[in-house]
Amino acid sequence: MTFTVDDAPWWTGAVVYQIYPRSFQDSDGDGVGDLRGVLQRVDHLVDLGVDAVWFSPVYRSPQDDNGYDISDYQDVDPLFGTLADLDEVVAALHARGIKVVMDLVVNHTSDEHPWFVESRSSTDNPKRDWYWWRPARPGMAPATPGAEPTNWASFFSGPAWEYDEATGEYYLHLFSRKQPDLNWENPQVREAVYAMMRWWLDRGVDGFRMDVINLISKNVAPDGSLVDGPVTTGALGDGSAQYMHGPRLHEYLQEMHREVFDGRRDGLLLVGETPGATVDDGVLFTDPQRRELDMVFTFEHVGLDHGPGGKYDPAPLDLRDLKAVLGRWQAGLAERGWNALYWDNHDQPRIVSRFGDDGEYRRESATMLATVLHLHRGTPYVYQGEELGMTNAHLRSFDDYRDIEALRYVEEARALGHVSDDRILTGLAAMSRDNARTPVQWDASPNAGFTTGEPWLPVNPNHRHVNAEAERADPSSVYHHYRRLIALRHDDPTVRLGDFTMLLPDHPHVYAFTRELDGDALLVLGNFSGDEQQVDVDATWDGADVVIGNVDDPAVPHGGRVRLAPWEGVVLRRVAAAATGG
Ligand code: TEU
Repeated sequence: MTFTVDDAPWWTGAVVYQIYPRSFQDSDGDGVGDLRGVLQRVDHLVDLGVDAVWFSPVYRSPQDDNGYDISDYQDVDPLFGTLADLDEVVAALHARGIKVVMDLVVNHTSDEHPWFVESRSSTDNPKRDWYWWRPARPGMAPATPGAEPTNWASFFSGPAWEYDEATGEYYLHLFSRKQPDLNWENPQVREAVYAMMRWWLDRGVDGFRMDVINLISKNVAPDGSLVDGPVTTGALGDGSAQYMHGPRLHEYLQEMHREVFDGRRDGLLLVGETPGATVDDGVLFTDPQRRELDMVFTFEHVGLDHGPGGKYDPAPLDLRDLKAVLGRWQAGLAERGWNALYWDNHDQPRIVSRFGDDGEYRRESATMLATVLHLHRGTPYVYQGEELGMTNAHLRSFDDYRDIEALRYVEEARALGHVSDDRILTGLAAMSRDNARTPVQWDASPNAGFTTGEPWLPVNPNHRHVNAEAERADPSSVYHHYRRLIALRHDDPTVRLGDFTMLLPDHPHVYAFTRELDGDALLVLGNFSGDEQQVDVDATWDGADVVIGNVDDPAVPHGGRVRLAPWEGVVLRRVAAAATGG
């Protein structure tokens, strides 16, 4: 076992809350959330009981990708406020015992960052090699289709290379053309990043969520050449084998650890976003002996409902696949490493609409999903609004969307003409990131208490009944269920550190597992369907104590059998043998 009750780091018993500042709380009526808005809602975070807040980017940015395109790492964008406002937010949260985790976006910068402005100014500029510049593919006229140095597709559709007329070369951008990739092969780049990170730690922040951190090492040959990936769409290919988990990735993370965190390690939280990471990668990243990261966000479970046409071709979830994936991560990191647990974030559609039922059973399915996730072994993350059971926005027209990933996908899909507009809209409504980015619903007033102005993205019309005020007033609400789950993780060592064992892996509708620590045992059951489900469990669970449930009369096993109500989630504690005269 990696950690014991005596030596387990603070974050093994913590719950982290993610704030997407654009959509959290607006304080100046411009329709965009900001830092002074966060100050208005500190009590909400304290009442919820969270231990840390991860802020999506608030740095200076042209907002091409809503802040994940940074033009100044050491300043706050006026849209969100000032550095002084951020200092005040950090001080206010610290005063209430809540840590602050900043978003670290260093795989790429904005193309308006001075580093890139210099780099693109001329081929012999000292910062030219701070980014990935390459000539057109040999034998191809620059700026013609297929002349890109490699056939890699961008995450945001289209080629991952942009031709720069002025200097006659292409630069690499795995995301938008306004997000050029930094060249981490260059030690000056790494030192500049480490200095910026030390600056933020000196300013009092408690850690970093590291954006696509497993993409920073590219598979470049000694002569500087990069190779194509297998062809996918038209002339484009999947270059991920050339830039995911590259040859020097772990070397860089260990160097970062030495240069930035050594000597100030305690009390920090380091979480990596690692699309494409396997369980084995997870162990390499999070094994404490390796001094890299504390935990990583896997993407394996949030790709299970992607159809053959990709993310925007949604397919029904097979619960057995979900259990297989999460079970593998639980088992794989049981001895070494630690899991980050999440359903929602600013890149994923709302889980209650995705894996639950956001209509008749919104409360039941939202609380069941929360119970199942929070009782896994790892650190749970709660995305703003998830604690209120907020749902997808069910947007209807192309004009409703703001997210660059969605807009670029629509452009490409329509150009290719393989999918009808209706199919595209259906895919977007189910999977677009904008579903997660509608303003937080604080009350039933016109703009849900988010802004006195025009919200940058429309408020979900269901805010009239789905909102924090209504949730706080209803003891059986999603909000109060999250408060209870968070308190349970704080108070219960078995929830925090108990061994995980998956049960009923082949059951199509019931998610079941146990957690055990020093003879204390918990059984967790979640019904992922709108029908009653009856399952067999070990007879030692007969008459078990209900620790937490989401229906009036929680299910308790009798005769080795238990009946779960639609979308029921329940946690049971086995009564010690002595008590049962066993
Ligand atoms: O996301 C990286 C990432 O993998 C996502 O783009 C993902 O592929 C997609 O959204 C899932 O559908 C990070 C940030 O979380 C995201 O908001 C940024 O757009 C991206 O990096 C670039 O910084």
